[in-house]
Amino acid sequence: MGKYFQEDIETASRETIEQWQNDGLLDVVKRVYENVPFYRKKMEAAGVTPDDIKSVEDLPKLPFLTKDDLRDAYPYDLLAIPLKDCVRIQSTSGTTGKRVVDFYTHADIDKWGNGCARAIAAAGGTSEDVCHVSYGYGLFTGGPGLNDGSHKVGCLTLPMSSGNTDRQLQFMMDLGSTILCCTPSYASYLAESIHERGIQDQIKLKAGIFGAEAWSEEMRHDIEEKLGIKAYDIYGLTEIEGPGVAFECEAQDGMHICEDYFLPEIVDPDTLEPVPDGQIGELVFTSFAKEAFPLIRYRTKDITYITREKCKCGRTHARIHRLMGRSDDMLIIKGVNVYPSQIEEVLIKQGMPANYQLIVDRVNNSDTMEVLVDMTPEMFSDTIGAIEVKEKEIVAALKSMLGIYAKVKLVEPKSITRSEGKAVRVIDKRKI
Ligand code: DLL
Repeated sequence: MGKYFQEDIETASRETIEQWQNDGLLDVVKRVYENVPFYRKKMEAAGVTPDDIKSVEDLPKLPFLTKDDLRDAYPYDLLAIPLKDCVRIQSTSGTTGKRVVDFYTHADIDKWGNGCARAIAAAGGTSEDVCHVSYGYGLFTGGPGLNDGSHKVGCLTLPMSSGNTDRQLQFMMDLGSTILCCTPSYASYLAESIHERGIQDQIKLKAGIFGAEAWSEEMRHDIEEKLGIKAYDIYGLTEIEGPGVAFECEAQDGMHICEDYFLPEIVDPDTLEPVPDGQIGELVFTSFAKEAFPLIRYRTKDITYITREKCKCGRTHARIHRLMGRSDDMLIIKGVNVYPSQIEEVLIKQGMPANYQLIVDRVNNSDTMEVLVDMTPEMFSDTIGAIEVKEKEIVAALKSMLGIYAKVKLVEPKSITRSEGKAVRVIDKRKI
């Protein structure tokens, strides 16, 4: 299972995991109540004190925390330890409003590295591997997180960061990269560039660790086929830590949450009541093992479901299913809920490249949706008639998946900007 498989932790019994989480919850509630006035006020407003929390069963008594709370508390008001004991800051990639920051002690960084190392090991990584990290480095957590994980596993680490595709491919060939870490949209772009240059035989990749944005099962198959690798999903968010909060194993059947650090819940996003395992809802985390910036019942807005059944790989930590997207990414078009990942699924099934853009507008009081898709170079040389036929096929497939009409336009290859990080798929003119 790879050198960094932490067997005693990752295959612990459910009773042991529950014990860690009970102890962790009691400890963190006490810590924040005593040290973080922001939390104490929130708990007092909810009429709850640490004495009311005796086990994980009491979790619903605690108030939720939202991104707005984090913005209100920016930058220092949620710190649970003196600033002098923190050694690192990371921040969200958000482009609007106040940024959200996360603080780390040495121990927090060590645990974060463990999560990423587990992810690399679960993808088959060992000290024999060359781990090519093309997530951005800097305030974004992707690069630093996978970098630490790669060191822990003992891989030769290539801190490429994002962008400069020519240089990425040159290093990939020269150094024989075997594991690629980047967003799925950038992996797709790299795969396309490798094919265009005809350099497939010089690429030694065997696995990819892709996350930071929603992607479909169809996109996974497409990347796996084009790069000749196994593609693994990895999940995380800055507020909780960064990548490695949850990761896929060889079974590729959901992402194992590092339950020795995080306590997950799934709640109904409308009623905020917990829902049973297997039911779709919003993912909520309590990061009880964090020293500097522990969060209690943080609403991620990410939509998924959870299973606690033992996985085929032997790991016992709960799994979250591939994310459908964020509740705030969900578009309501003509009253229908649409996730961009559903459009992606249809396009790939129709043999189209995964590079697309949705333009949503309101004309004469009615919502409209237009899907722009890059053509493949082969299609570009087709007759106009053949392109129109393909557009009609995609319109029909979207209608059958979503139940609404979307205009479809195939555009010249590469006219839609390729993403080197998180792809921007939606332009919602109703909000402009
Ligand atoms: O995206 C951390 C990360 C880096 C995860 C590298 C995986 C790999 P943020 O920029 O704070 O952090 O964005 C977090 O991205 O709430 C999800 O909505 C989305 N996201 C992250 N991973 C996945 C995934 C990083 N595997 C937000 N599938 C999260 C779908 C994902 N969405």
